[in-house]
Amino acid sequence: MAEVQLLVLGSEGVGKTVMLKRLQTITAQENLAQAQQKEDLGEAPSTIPTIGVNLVTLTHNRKKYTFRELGGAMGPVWNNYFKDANCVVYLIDTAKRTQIASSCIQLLEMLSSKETQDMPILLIFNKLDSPDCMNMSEISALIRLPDIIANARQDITVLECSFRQGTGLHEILKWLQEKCSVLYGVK
Ligand SMILES: Nc1nc2c(ncn2[C@@H]2O[C@H](COP(=O)(O)OP(=O)(O)OP(=O)(O)O)[C@@H](O)[C@H]2O)c(=O)[nH]1
Ligand SMILES: [Mg+2]
Repeated sequence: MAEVQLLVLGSEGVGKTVMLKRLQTITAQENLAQAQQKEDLGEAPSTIPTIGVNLVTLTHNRKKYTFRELGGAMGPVWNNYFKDANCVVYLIDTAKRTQIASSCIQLLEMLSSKETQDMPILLIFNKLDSPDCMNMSEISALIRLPDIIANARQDITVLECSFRQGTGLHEILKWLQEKCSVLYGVK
């Protein structure tokens, strides 16, 4: 395998495209040997809803990662893409309280699929800058996050992010390095 294939899933408008644009910016800076921890990312890049699939390739520490974002509207066909993936990045919007339950059901469906059983999973709670967001202890209790993690076979890493502010991006790169880069040569 020449590169790691990641699926990026989550409901419409959760911030998948913004995350990928932010990651492209910081990895491009790294690869140009500019300030590694440069946090001044400026305004969030503008996006339009993703129709179909958005493919983004990044290089981090000389390893190549291909992210396949499926627009939120493709929820019913996500499972068709599991077989070609090595890892899943799953986003939940903490500012859309009414969507959290359905996002949790889709998460559980993804975790129970036969094809994802051996994949590292990155579970991202985004928009924690939003004045309407639910805080992590509320969400954790609502969806029983500790039970989800304890009962899943997958290795799940949880991150709290705001892609508008640019927080959590270095932790994503760390996860790529620690959990995904080891998949080179495995499949
Ligand atoms: N407040 C806040 N808004 C955000 C954050 N991340 C993304 N957004 C906004 O959410 C909206 C949708 O972002 P996208 O990245 O297009 O969402 P998406 O998940 O790609 O959506 P689809 O492609 O339609 O599935 C945009 O207006 C973003 O600026 C965040 O951390 N905080
Ligand atoms: Mg999108």
